[in-house]
Amino acid sequence: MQKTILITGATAGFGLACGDRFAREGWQLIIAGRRGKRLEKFKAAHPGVPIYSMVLDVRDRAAVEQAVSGLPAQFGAIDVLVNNAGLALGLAGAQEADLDDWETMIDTNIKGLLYMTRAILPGMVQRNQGHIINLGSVAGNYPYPGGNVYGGTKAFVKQFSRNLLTDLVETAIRVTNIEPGLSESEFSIVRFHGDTDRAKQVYQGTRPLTPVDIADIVYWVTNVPPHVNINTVEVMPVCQSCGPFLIHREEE
Ligand code: NDP
Ligand code: 8X3
Repeated sequence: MQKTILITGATAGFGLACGDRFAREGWQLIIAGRRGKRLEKFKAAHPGVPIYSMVLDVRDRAAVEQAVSGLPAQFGAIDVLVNNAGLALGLAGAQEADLDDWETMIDTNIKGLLYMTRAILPGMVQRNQGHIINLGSVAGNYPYPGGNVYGGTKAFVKQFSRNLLTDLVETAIRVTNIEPGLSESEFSIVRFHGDTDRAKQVYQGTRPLTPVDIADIVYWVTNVPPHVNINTVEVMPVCQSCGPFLIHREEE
């Protein structure tokens, strides 16, 4: 029987690449995102693949519940949920950052991920089968200037993923947190509110991770033997590493 994967944020970047990969591997897909035209384009580009699309804003709790409870029977038994929808907004210091940006990140990266998880998990538990894959970030592990709330949301994703594993220890359900570093997608364009020049500079002179790299990892973690759980995958491009602690020194 064909396996079913639900991918949030399937209209761009990692989610789109995951959709491509799992379609090629013979899975049936549920793809979600706010940009319906892109979902339709994806469907048109994958003739013969069973795809159910949901125009969905993960921040809308009622819409998430409705979308999941209204899934057609063919797509009802979800084997893998990829909680990928997410974003960073801004890179300003906490003293001047936009509070609306902070709320949007919290509503999407934390609350949206929770709404999706809470809607889908009971079915997985009932079937005693499933895998939840969350998109965390290195930003949840290491601080950087301006990473304030974005990093905070991804630290939440890390700890929530671990806590899910403890709640589900008596089940066969798996939970994985994937924590990428520098990766080129629409991420920085979104972060800088559509400033493509500034977004380009983020990747200038680097060889960043690509959405295909992340899709390969997502596919790999779903395909290890059923008794194996990949808890966390932290992944950076070779050109990236961690920095030293910052120390502010007073002038003598
Ligand atoms: P992109 O901007 O390329 O894609 C983000 C996706 O999230 C889009 O499909 C977008 O769809 C969707 N999305 C955003 N907000 C919502 C919402 N409210 N409801 C539904 N869907 C939403 O970014 P990436 O592919 O790079 O990022 C994917 C995930 O990976 C994010 O969680 C991000 O934080 C994380 N990540 C990214 C890294 C990077 O450097 N690129 C590194 C580490 C982690 P639409 O606009 O159509 O709704
Ligand atoms: C995305 C990676 O370093 O821009 O989560 O926060 S970073």
